[in-house]
Amino acid sequence: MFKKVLVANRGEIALRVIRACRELGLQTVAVHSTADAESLHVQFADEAVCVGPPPSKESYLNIRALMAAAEVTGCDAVHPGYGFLSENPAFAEIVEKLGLKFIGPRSEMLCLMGNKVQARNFAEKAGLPLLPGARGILASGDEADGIAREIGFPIILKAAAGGGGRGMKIVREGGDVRRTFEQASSEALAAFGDGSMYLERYVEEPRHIELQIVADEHGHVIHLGERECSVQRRHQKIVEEAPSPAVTPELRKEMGEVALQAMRRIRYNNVGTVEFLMDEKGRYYFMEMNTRIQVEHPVTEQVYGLDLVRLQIKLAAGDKLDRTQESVVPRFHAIECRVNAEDPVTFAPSPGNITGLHQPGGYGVRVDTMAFEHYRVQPYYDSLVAKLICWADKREVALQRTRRALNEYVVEGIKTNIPFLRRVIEDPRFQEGRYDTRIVEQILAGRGEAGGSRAATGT
Ligand code: MV4
Repeated sequence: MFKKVLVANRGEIALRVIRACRELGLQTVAVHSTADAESLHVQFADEAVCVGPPPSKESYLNIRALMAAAEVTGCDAVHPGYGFLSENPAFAEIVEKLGLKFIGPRSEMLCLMGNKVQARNFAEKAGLPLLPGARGILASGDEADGIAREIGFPIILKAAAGGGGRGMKIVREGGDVRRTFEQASSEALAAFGDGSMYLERYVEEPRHIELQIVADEHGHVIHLGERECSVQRRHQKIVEEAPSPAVTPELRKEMGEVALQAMRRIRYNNVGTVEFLMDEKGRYYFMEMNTRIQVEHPVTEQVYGLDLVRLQIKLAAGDKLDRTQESVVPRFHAIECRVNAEDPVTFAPSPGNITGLHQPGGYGVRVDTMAFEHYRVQPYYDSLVAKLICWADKREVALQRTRRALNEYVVEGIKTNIPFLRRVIEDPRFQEGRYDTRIVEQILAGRGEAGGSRAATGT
């Protein structure tokens, strides 16, 4: 096992990692920007090193400063959290080369899954279901147009270097595939330094469903079921739940088996997520793979009763997975609400001083947060201030508990999206589990549900 872990992140996930390390008896080193000097992750770690000024590029993304911090404090492992450098193969490689352990998959996994065309090709070979589309990178607008005509409209053009919704363009019947390809490709080149594009059939009303993978370094892999992440706005997830209301035990078993077969084939190690789109008929298609611990990992933890960050660290240290697929059972239903420092109507960021704070608690309630009274939400980073996770033995009770907990929440001094989270939880489509990735738009438009005026105007 490691002795000292560099936590290369900030906010709630840095705290989450530090807590897991503490329970394992590991020393921790926090890194922080000058803006985060008073943060809880700095206070809770055994040591802390300032790695630069507020902008992420100069601090949390500053590989030299991070590695220097690891060196001077004598760390033997690095936990990247999510975001920042967590899926950067160059960072993982440098960590490995300096003889430290990167707590995550091998850098080659980050490389493979970071390129969405390579990931798609791998998925095809490994037997994961794919939407009809291009076999590889599109050589020209002409080629894109030809493939689009073969598979039929609508189609979606995606950047190989994109992911998470970045660098995508939809083309419908009668649209100009050539022109859209040229546009998308030059935008991708500007944004990612790589203009490579691929295309596939576009699914109109998909659900976003992702499967949690846990793998050791000895070839043993299990899955911990799915998370439903369809409640999102502009590719930012807002509410996640597990299990998905759209996944039966039979479907879970099937999706799990195909995903595990693929993970074994590449000898995937550590935790990861296989992302699927599900269409209205319940057919599912591989989209991409995330090679990090995710923001929404707590819903899986509460459903399966496993500490994923603890597992992540132990697996990186070479421990064998001590669970079989048969021994992991979904026992609860969990719902996560992301509490963001933002205007609940315009979604504009709302940084500033939290002058008053009461966080919910009680039976079946967990709050993962870096916030405290008088904490200053910084304008430089993402607006996530807390994750509220509520669970119960039945979905209906988890919903009631989430509603109760949201009503207990008081955050003063900044605006938060809590009023919007209440609207999601009150929405009949959400309550019935009959929703897809359009649900936020539908709620904002105030359409399509009985008693809609209450949900649309409330709070
Ligand atoms: C799609 C899609 C429909 N058809 N691909 C978005 C995140 C990235 N991982 C994949 N994404 C999508 N890929 C095909 N072939 C729909 C999404 C998608 C989405 C697209 C537009 C607006 C919101 C969305 C939310 C989730 C997924």
